Amino acid sequence: MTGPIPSTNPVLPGEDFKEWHHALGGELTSVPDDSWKTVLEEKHPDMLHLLQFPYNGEPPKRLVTAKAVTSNPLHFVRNHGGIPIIEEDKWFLSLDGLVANPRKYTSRDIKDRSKFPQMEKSVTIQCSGTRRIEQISLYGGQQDEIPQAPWAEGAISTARYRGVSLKKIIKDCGGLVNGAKHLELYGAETYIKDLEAMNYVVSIPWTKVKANEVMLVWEMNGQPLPKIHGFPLRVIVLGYIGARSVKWVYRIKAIEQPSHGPIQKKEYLHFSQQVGKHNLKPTYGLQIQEMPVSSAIMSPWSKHVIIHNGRIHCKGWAYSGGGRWPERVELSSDSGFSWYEVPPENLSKKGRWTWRTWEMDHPCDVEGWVEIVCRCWDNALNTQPLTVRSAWNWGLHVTHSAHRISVYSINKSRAETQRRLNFLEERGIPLAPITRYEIVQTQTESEYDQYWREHEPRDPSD
Ligand SMILES: Nc1nc2c(c(=O)[nH]1)N[C@H]1C(S)=C(S)[C@@H](COP(=O)(O)O)O[C@H]1N2
Ligand SMILES: [Mo]
Repeated sequence: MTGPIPSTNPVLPGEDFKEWHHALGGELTSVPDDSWKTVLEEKHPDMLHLLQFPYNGEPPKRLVTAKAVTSNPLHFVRNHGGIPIIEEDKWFLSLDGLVANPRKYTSRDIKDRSKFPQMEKSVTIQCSGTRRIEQISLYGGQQDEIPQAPWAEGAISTARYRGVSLKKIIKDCGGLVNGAKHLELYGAETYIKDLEAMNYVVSIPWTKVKANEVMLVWEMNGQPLPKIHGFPLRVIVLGYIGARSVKWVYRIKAIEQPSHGPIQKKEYLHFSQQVGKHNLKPTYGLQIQEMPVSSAIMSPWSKHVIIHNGRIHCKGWAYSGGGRWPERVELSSDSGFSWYEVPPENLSKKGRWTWRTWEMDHPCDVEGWVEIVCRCWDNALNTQPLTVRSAWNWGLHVTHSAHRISVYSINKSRAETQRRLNFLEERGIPLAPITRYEIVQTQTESEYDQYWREHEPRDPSD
């Protein structure tokens, strides 16, 4: 946590998780190897593999916002365990708990249009760990965040899903009974937490289901759901953090209270700042559901040297949870004092459940290091805190402060700068590294003398 992030890919191997699976034995022995095999089969070769097992990966920066809809091989992946290999015709979904008529459904039942109307939606999934690396690199949190992956800006992706509304299935079971208010969702893989093995289990409130904002999906961007994204069926909770969108779902149980499973109860909690890890009682934490408005600059990158004509071309994304959407994106090149609006026509189409990608030629007159900052205003005029620290929290979730990058600006609309660039180019001298010492002659001796003849001396004479 306090050392540098390794530059390997996979960044972290996840040996402890592999060993726990090996130690449990039986079918679980081969899960870490199967998981990596599936990654190599289903994901883009350029994915940034943050954690090999459980697999966590995000697309490289240049590809995150290359398209407003992410292709399946480039969609980020956040796993807490292995990737269950499920045979669709042996699989079924159980609905039980506080429903009038508990039932089991095959995948054919769920896809039967005569039983359940189908819906298609474009949805952005954002992990609440997105941009965590900014919190880690400034102030590492509890050490056990290490296996939770040092996400950069790519733990957010957008896809078009086909499925059915969970509300219709609940109705088919005769509705909820005896004070049921939440639906507990069970994922099929083995998840190990504090040396206990269990399933991935979280819950969502019935009000969200009732609003038709929870889908059970089997198709992603017109393709069958990839194994790594939850084949044969996953939950998609519109506008909530990714953690609630359970993959490989095989059981849905109606319950009275939010799930007591450790992922609901002990993880994805937002704690106030000034309590140590040993004071973090789960009941002190807010269970994270809707993500606040956020944004990120995907191009250029921090530490890039940019030769430009007084405008730096910037690209990125903006997103707001809970059915809100980005209305305005702004950039600043003076650390956040003055802001320029991204022209509205340079934002991708708005949707209630999707991010907007954007690009802009951002005015930048000065040369040398500049800090470019990006922030978004959503349709409810929520905007982002300006510093990482102001929103820092235990668990390092929800990094939604204005995104800052430092770049080295070379403005060739300045005549001397252009002349120097020409000089270097004519002689085949590379500009990089900018830290190389270089003799620069900007005035002749006589120009210098001339100046002092015409101006007051450095020190007053009386
Ligand atoms: N069964 C199961 N479902 C899961 C997870 C998991 O580990 N197991 N991870 C969750 C988290 S934290 C996120 S951010 C999303 C990521 O979805 P993706 O891997 O399809 O991008 O899946 C969610 N659903
Ligand atoms: Mo997540």
